[in-house]
Amino acid sequence: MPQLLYLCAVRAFVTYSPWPREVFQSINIVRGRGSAGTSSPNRSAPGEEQPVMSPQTRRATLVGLGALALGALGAVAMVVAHFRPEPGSHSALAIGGPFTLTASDGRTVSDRSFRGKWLLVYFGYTYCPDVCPTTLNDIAEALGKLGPIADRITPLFVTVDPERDTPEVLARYVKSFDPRIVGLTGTPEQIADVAREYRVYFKKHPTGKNPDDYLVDHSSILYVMDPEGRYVTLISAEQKPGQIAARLRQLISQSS
Ligand SMILES: [Cu+2]
Repeated sequence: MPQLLYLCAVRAFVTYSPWPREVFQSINIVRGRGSAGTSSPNRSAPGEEQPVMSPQTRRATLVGLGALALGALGAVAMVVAHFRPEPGSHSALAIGGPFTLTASDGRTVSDRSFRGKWLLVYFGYTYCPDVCPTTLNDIAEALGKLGPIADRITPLFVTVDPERDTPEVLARYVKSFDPRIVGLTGTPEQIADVAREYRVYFKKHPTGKNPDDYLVDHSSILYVMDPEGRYVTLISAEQKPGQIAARLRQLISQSS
């Protein structure tokens, strides 16, 4: 059980973190080995039954484990401090960048097509069973709460499933939430490029025998870009519509 909780925590951390996927590669390797069920000396978690040992050995083991845990924490802190993107900074690790994609109305668009508007960028796919519809619904509600300020915002829904999400499929889908949401698709390469720029993780995983039987795991984060196309901040997709609206209103009023 503790191991399962740990995996969930790691998964949530990786999913909602703005830092590059590469940072977590070591964690994922651990995760893969753990879930494969192979035995390794590091597997037994605290609380699990341990072979009987003398008090001295036990104390030494505890001290050793404590030191290891401290070391690991230090390493994580260093990595995090190094990779945390400074808001408004334009380092090589900044979020976002140029893209060319196809909008749900069939037009070819680029990041420049949206200059002058605040962008609320979300990556997902129309076959998503739960997270995407919930988030798009929240975005639609947030726009409603913003009233006229919503005119200054363009929500973008970028598919991570370009094979099934054609412009037509996307158009029907986004319209069902709010006609102001713009669906974006492209070639698998174009999607991979834009996902990399936004540090979005996505991975197909099969659910059946047919080629169409698959789901796509993906990060679920709202990215706010300013009217010049610069990354401003992230909003957790877990936020309620009222919180999303309040954050956007605050950001927009601060800037003008
Ligand atoms: Cu989804």
